[in-house]
Amino acid sequence: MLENLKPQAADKILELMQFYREDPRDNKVDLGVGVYKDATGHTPIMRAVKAAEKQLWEQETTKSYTALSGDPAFGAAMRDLVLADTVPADRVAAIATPGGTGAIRQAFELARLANPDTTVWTSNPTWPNHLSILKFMGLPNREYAYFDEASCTVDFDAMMASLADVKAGDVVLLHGCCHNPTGANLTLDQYGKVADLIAEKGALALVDIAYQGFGDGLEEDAAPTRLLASKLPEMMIAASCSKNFGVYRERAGCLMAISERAEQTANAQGSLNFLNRQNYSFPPDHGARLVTMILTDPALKADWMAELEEVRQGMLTLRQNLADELRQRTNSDRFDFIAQHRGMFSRIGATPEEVLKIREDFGIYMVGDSRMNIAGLNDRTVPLLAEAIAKTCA
Ligand code: PLP
Ligand code: TYF
Repeated sequence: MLENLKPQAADKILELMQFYREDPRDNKVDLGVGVYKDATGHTPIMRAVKAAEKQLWEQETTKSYTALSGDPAFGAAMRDLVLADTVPADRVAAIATPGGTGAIRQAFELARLANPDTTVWTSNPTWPNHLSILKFMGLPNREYAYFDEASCTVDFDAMMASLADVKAGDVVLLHGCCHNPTGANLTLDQYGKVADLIAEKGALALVDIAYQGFGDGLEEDAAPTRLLASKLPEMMIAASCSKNFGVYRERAGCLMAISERAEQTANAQGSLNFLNRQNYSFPPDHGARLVTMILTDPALKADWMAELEEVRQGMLTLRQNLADELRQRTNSDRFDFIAQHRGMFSRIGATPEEVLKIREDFGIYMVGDSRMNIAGLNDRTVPLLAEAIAKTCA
């Protein structure tokens, strides 16, 4: 029977990691996969994570099962981190999931349970895994306009025009901050207008927040999600801890479902627990436990916030330096948007041919849609990239 299996298309981002590894040049630069790297190209374990792990090793007395939802303390800590006191805790159901991807998958499952006819709306472009999971699940998907290729900013009028077609019972997937792959984000005011439209249509918002703390700051990056939650009767939030806690391989994420009334929360929680049970029963605990320890211990939390802020500032400096270098080399403001974009990524509007030429001629690897991981740069490679872009993208 297994001979019937067909080859599956590779994930373009993960495929690029392989091409990079196989390139023998020692001056090669990896701006592919979205993993934070310091100036030496290393992805460090955050100080607070290491400290929490040490504490956990000393204090943990059992590895017995937790609960189908994961440890409720994790759900509460994530609710505080993402929502603060925007909505009463008794309206929020939460489960731990294997990473943010697990949360997204479970959000789609929950939407389908609630409305088998739902259509999920995604930004054009969006994180490719959104689309591949929807396709695999057989859930109808429609795209809303988002990115203006010419200016590398959000085309908000076009976005609102396409969302005019949203129907009651549809899901509208929004990136909470630091849009992947473009780096171009809505203003808070624009998020408010999108929330009003979703409310008017009777649709359900799903916020994917995978980079809280990487854009404008922990609170600032949560502001759009909080605004949506304050305006909408119901909402889902898929939060990832992979990047902002640097616990990628531990698979820590959280799905929250906000019900309109507190009486509905037990039912939403029961459905979320049910979905965990159907898919993997108990979710992974280790990463979620570290996150909970950090968020509930003032000293660990302060150290985590300080390190996250260093990471964020480092990426902002790289953005500004790259924009400055490009201004000088192209004698234009064409690439100024790089300093305005937020998060790990910028899509710079190069053609696939130009992306390939930059890879071949300069050994600089970015994703085929011209998305680059800003954290893959350092002071030495910023001028190299600027030179490559200026020479290749006329
Ligand atoms: N959503 C977006 C937009 C992402 O870029 C990522 C990145 O990996 C995720 C969700 C989920 O990440 P993970 O499953 O590694 O937590
Ligand atoms: O967009 C990225 O690069 C990250 C990491 O299948 C990632 O979100 C990429 C592809 C993938 C899983 C994670």
